[in-house]
Amino acid sequence: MTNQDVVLTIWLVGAALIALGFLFVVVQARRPAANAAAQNHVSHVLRKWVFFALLAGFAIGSWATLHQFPIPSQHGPSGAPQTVEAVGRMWSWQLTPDKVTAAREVEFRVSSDDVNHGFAIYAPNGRIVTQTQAMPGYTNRFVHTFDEPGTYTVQCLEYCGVGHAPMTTTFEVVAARGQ
Ligand SMILES: [Cu+2]
Repeated sequence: MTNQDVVLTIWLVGAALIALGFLFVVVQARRPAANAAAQNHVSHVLRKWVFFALLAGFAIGSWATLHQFPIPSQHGPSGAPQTVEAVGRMWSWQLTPDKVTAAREVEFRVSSDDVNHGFAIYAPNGRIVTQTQAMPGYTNRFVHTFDEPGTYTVQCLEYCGVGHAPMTTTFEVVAARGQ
């Protein structure tokens, strides 16, 4: 399951819960006023439990989906055996080096010489692999392991002027020796 699928599932479940909430309010509003006090008590208790259930659901869902993201600490060495310096500027990318080995961790250090850019890596099949912001005066780091060798494409995902759309470059992921 890709991150996109996880987010879609969370969104669908969340939307369904909100729709159920609306339905609950509509049904409640149609009820006659008889036994209003008793009903109010029931609906008050129900509302309280629905609120805490939603709160617990979102808290557990957030933890379960976010804690495992491969976000390395921005301080100290990551321990990745390969490092790529990626610098964006209007309107090109500079990757040093532009060749890495598959099946071994790569630490990307991403920054910008001018304005904010979006640093996104696309696999040879056109699917987005990972991305981060390229910001002036700051280095964003992330670690990724490429499973498949091939020619990967970098595309800017943050609109940065007339040269934004063709702001791309490529780099090679080569098979590790013995593979
Ligand atoms: Cu751009």
